[in-house]
Amino acid sequence: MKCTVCREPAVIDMRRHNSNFCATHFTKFVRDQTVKAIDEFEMMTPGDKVLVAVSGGKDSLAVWDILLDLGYDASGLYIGLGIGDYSDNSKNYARDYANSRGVELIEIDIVEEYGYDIPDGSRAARRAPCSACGLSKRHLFDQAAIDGGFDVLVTGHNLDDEAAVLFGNVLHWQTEYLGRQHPVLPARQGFPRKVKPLVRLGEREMAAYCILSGIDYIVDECPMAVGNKHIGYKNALNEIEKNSPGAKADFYLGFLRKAAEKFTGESAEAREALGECSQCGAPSPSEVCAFCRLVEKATRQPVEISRKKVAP
Ligand code: Q46
Ligand code: ZN
Ligand code: ZN
Repeated sequence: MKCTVCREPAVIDMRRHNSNFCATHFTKFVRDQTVKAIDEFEMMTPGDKVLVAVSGGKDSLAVWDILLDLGYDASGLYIGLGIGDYSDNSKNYARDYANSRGVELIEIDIVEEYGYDIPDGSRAARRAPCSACGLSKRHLFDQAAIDGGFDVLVTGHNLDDEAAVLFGNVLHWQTEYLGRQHPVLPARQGFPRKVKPLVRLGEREMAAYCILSGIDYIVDECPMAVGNKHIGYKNALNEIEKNSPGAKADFYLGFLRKAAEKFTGESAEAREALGECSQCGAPSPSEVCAFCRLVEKATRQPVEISRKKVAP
């Protein structure tokens, strides 16, 4: 197998692009695809102050690495979710990467700062762990970006993630969510601009990028993800992709080109109804925002007591 560009031995085949690449040209391909997404969707410009939401996994470390290499002024934000060893390990990967590049990593620990962790807090609040976790992360990312004066918040969502979310939203015709499923959400009062520069790249490509670039990342999946619907959707799409290379990209990027705008009205209507949370000032459709309500429910029991009940 030879590199399509330079004819040297290739290290990866890209069936969807009918190409094979050596390490140098694969890294260039990943960078070019990221730049293409940034330009096509007008995500950001080189003068922007960028905050990257970093989990310690391959996607978020890779997007941070690519943006730094492209010359962006990009800090990282890590949120400690209190998910046992998984959180401890993932934090170390985020810190190690930040140290290796000599860049700023902002850390927020929800146990120390808000008095709950995701396993116990979600139980106390009677929410699924990923729902409590997603809500907490979204709120804290937004707040950190606004408080820190960042122009844009970057997440490492890749093509596989976005195609799986789209698949779930279409299966259940969640039209309001379809209206928001764009790789750029513009800034508005209380919300930073949010962008997903990896939407043209899949999971396998991001893992390969990290390995070839010498980036150590947490390989283990979050233990709370077991059995979650999102993983089922990803597996279903991977089955389709096996027989039709490019199907995933057509599905998601085709949606953005041909259908997404048909749903934007619904989410705009929902957004107009937002006021301000009386406790934290975040945009909220109700008097107290969902995050403040979650914290209140999640901390009803002292954290120390509830933690002892967590299964290992
Ligand atoms: S970290 Fe949180 Fe994910 Fe773990 S609890 Fe679910 S949402 S799976 S990206
Ligand atoms: Zn090459
Ligand atoms: Zn609030």
